[in-house]
Amino acid sequence: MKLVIAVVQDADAPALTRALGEAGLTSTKLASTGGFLREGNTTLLIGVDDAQLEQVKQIIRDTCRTRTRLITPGLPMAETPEAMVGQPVEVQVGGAVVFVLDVAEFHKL
Ligand code: 2BA
Repeated sequence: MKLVIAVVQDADAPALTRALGEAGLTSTKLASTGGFLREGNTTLLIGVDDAQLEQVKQIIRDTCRTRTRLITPGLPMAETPEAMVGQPVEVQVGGAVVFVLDVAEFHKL
């Protein structure tokens, strides 16, 4: 069994959870905050049999989009290094950051 941890943009989370549900996959949705942008994102925990892993990754690919964000350091990042202040920075966010962990045990107690 695998645990898939997927960090996705809030805008993509509804479509992703819907698609996972339609595929009969269970997920847990956590509200999270990115350390760089300091903005809300969504982290999904998805426990799956090994055989379902590729299906999960494909659903994530199909539902999560890459977006470009132009940020002005200092707004809203409070702790931006002074050297960066005033220089707009373009960052690409997503589609999804995915971690796959082996699950030692799975219980519903
Ligand atoms: P954030 O940390 O808010 O990062 C948002 C986007 O900013 C990142 O998109 C990346 O393109 C850019 N970025 C991050 N750190 C940077 C830096 N030091 N310099 C320049 N640009 C930087 P993604 O890579 O798609 O990541 C989206 C979100 O996934 C991240 O939000 C974070 O919440 C999570 N994430 C990404 N890598 C992670 C990791 N290794 N461990 C844990 N969470 C991670």
